[in-house]
Amino acid sequence: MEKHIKPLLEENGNSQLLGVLVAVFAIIITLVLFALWRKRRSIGHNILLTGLSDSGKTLIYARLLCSKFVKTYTSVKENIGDIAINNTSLRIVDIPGDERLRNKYFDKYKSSARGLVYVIDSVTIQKEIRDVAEYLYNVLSDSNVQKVPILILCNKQDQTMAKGCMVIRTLLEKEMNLLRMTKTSQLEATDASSTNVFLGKQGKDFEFSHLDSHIDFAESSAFNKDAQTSANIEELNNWLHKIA
Ligand SMILES: Nc1nc2c(ncn2[C@@H]2O[C@H](COP(=O)(O)OP(=O)(O)O)[C@@H](O)[C@H]2O)c(=O)[nH]1
Ligand SMILES: [Mg+2]
Repeated sequence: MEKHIKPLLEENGNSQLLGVLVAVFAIIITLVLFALWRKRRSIGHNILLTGLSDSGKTLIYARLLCSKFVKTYTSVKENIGDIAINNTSLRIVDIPGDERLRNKYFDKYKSSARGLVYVIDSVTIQKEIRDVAEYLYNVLSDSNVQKVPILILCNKQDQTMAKGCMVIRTLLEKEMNLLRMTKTSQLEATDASSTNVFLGKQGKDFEFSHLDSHIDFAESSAFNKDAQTSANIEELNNWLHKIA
């Protein structure tokens, strides 16, 4: 009798041990998957607001966050706030436009970007086209944003002198084309092994539609002009819904 029961007990013990091991293994797998899922979620939920100083980034940021007018000041630090869109939490990061600071803050957030909004002052665009195009060129050349959806937001549309976004698109394409020529010739003259990316298609004039990232253009006015004409960031909101 004992002869029969002992192996049975042993077998029982073994299968219990096996059960415990399977359970522990399942828990570990779940924890690892959960950690990966959280990491993935946190990687791509930053929306970067960038562009030259005075284009209206901080006012747009304030509108997105609390829809109230706040007096803005020259930003020296990034502003960060969360909004919920389509049940997804998006973190809006308003990057200072100051030349000495913008690269530092851009570098800090670029790898976790879900989307990028490049804000333009549509009133001064013609005068500042060089600077606007140059900074945009640098942003678009960054390997971290090659696959990130981009919105070029032509702000200050409440002003009568503001250029429309299709005009701005054409102005920018022309200027980016010139910039690319200077950059490529500079590159050839200095360092042929440089890893700088060529924006657009070789042998063709620069066009935003040739880039890997999906680029949209939209208009906004972040300013409440008077009681009748209030701020309008609807196109920005629609774009955020699209990418959230
Ligand atoms: N008329 C008008 N003024 C704006 C608009 N957006 C921003 N501004 C003004 O432009 C100036 C710079 O705005 P700010 O948000 O500080 O720009 P930032 O430097 O890009 O953060 C401020 O005086 C704003 O009130 C807009 O849509 N229309
Ligand atoms: Mg600002």
